[in-house]
Amino acid sequence: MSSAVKSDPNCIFCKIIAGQIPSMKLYDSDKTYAFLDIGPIAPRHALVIPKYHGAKLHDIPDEHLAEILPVARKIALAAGAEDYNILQNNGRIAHQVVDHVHFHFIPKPSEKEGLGVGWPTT
Ligand code: IU
Repeated sequence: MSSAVKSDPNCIFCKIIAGQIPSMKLYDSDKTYAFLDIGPIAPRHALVIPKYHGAKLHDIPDEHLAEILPVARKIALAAGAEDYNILQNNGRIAHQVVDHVHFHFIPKPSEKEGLGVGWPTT
């Protein structure tokens, strides 16, 4: 049985999904939304999120996660990124700030672009 999308009226990412807060949309389907990060640590830093609200990965039903990596791959191809990180934080100690599951797509600058801003753990 498929589970319906769950939304939290107090969640900032649910408000972005609902269009109540503007975002630079990259992808939108019945289960998945992607947009440019408002505080990018590299050019084209994007977030891919399930529309189903849940704070941590284990809160999200499998079917609401199924599109996440395919969408991240589409975004990587569209961005022309050769080198990039896909990462997802769970909990404060793991540096999660927004309590709605999100996957970061963080392209690494090419040699031509220079070192730019890097991800702190790499
Ligand atoms: P984190 O994994 O929870 O640490 O990352 C949260 C990300 O959400 C961070 O990169 C923010 O810049 C980003 N973000 C956003 O894109 N739009 C918002 O309105 C808010 C946070 I609040």
